[in-house]
Parts: sequence; C-alpha cells; structure tokens
Amino acid sequence: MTPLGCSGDLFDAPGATTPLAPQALLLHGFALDLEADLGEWIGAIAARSPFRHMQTPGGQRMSVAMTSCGAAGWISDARGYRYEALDPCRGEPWPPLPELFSALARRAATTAGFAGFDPDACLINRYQSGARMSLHQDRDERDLAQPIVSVSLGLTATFLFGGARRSDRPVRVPLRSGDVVVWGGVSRLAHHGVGPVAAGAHPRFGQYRFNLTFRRAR
Ligand code: MD3
Ligand code: FE
Repeated sequence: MTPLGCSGDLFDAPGATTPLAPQALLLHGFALDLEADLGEWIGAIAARSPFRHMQTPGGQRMSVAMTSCGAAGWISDARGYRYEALDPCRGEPWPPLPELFSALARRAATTAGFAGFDPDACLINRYQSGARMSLHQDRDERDLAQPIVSVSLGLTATFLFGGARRSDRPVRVPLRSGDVVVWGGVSRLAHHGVGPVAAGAHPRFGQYRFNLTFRRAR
C-alpha cells in the first residue's frame, strides 16, 4: 500500500493500491486488461440506451453525458434524482448488466474488503474536454452499507475527494484508464467530484473519459 500523497511513477504501477481514506481504496490498473472488452460493451449499451445530458433538479444541463445498464438506472430531472427501472428516453428497461461488468465489480469489491457486493446498477458517465462533476454525495441508493465501485477509462481526470462536509477541502487524485476505486463504510457518504477534463486523445477511447460506477441501488 502506498500512502496518499506518494503516488508517482514508482508507486502507481498496475497492481499497486493507494488508500484514499479509510475504506476507500484505489486499485491501480485493476481493469487495464479489460479495457478493450469494456469499451465494446459501452458501445453496445449506448447503441440501445444513448448517452444523454440530463437536467439537474435546478434546471442546469449536466456537462457529463450519462447512460446506465442493469435493473435500475440513475436519472436526474426537474423532479429530482432517483433510480428508474425504465430508460426514460425509450420507456423500456435499461440494457442488462453484462456478466463481465458484475464480475469485475465483485472482484474489486472483494479485493477492497467488501465481499458479497452484488451490483444491480451501473451508471456510465462520459466526459468530453471541459466536462466536470461538482462536489456531491451519492445517497440515492437504498442500502448505504453497500460500497460503490468506480472504473475509469480513457482520458485521465482529477478526482476530488472531500470529507463529510461539502466545505472540507478536497484531496486531488489523478484517475487513469484502468484504475478502479472502491468506496464503502465510513467513506460511503464522503463528498466527491471530478475536475474539468483536459482535451486529449486516448489511444483506445479517443477524446473521452468514461467512468463506470457499480451500485446496489435497491
Ligand atoms: C466516493 N462519478 O457518478 S467515481 C458519480 O468519475 C460520480 O464519474 C465520478 O461521482 C466519476 O456519482 C466519480 C468515484 C466515486 C463514486 C462514488 C462515490 C467516488 C465516491 C461514493 C462515495 C464516495
Ligand atoms: Fe458520485
């Protein structure tokens, strides 16, 4: 384990782990060998349930484009944030969670000490240059004892990891393609966000950063 603040070329090689906070563990390159398959699946899911820019309850267009797969998908609109069984773009269920996705999420959760995690929702975030996510908590899931597993693909982003209060000064952590983070326990309600993604070209994912978050929504 490498303490936070010591991540450099020497320490963030695939296979290394960095604790970001108690019960928040960064698994460097954990999904690197699955990049190609994950990319194929994202394309197949988006062909059914396209990426869309949702509206915040306050009426702002989110800069991140989103879609989902699994029994429940996260949505935001004028009525608020929630999980829905049907994709509102189509009035049909979200594409199923590929076995590759759930197996990866379970393996990462087990590695981080959360054996038994069984996700029913995967939110897929797509960032173009300039897209960002402001500090927030994830609290729309029924059982907050269940962790969240996050998989980053494509362009690097600066992850902002705050504390229990939104005003706590966030720690900045680069998330690279193939990195996986597991958040649970005392870190489950920590504030977090993503700084504006810089323009670039990833060899496999081009001008995008994708983030998959696996959740137990219901
Ligand atoms: C820490 N996504 O979709 S993933 C989100 O990179 C979200 O797209 C970001 O925040 C992204 O809600 C960050 C990392 C993450 C996800 C959930 C968390 C960190 C978390 C829940 C609690 C604490
Ligand atoms: Fe979040």
